[in-house]
Amino acid sequence: MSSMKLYDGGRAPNPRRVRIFLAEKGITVPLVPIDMGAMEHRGGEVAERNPLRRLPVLELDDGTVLCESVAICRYFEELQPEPALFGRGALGKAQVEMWQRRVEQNLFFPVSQAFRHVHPAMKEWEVPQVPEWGEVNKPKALDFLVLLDAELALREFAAGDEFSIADITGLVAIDFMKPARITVPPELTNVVRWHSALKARPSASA
Ligand SMILES: N[C@@H](CCC(=O)N[C@@H](CS)C(=O)NCC(=O)O)C(=O)O
Repeated sequence: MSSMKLYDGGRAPNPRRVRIFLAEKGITVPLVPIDMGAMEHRGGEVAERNPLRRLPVLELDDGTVLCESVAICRYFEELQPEPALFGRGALGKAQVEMWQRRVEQNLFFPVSQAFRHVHPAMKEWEVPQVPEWGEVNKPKALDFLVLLDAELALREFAAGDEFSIADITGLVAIDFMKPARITVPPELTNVVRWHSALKARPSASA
């Protein structure tokens, strides 16, 4: 019997990316829930497996450990190529890589920084917490949403006409804007349409 397991962080955005990816693939992996609020990830089973003490962490049958959300997703993409969530063909795969990185670096990252450096609940997580850094990241996220809105006027999804990991990163980043206290400007109608469509997919509740 398979003993693969995914150390999961509940509402935290990176573990959520992997759960959504698995739901889109129709793959079930037993989850090991970690209480991040109680800082369980800073010690015990997680720290033993990931020296960065971050989630998610995937452990394979033979004990091999994989960390980094996108690396974990890539592993499952290779095991089960359909539906393709990292693109198809040389150009399609490169376009998904391009938009996945753009959305991660220009939206997901600044939103995370805004949350971690400003929210009082993150004081013990982000040391030192630098509220000014958190604040300057809010307009960075909004600037990228303006750019993305223009792109989404031209196509259905972030990287093309097919749903991909770039959309998963985008959905999780936009949902994370709420606790980070950043509002999606309603005039960005293409972003609003895209986000609503992603949220309506069954995988969004994974
Ligand atoms: N680059 C990693 C980031 C993982 C990460 O930062 N996870 C957060 C939860 S969303 C975490 O475990 N934070 C714990 C901490 O900061 O102590 C990935 O893509 O998986």
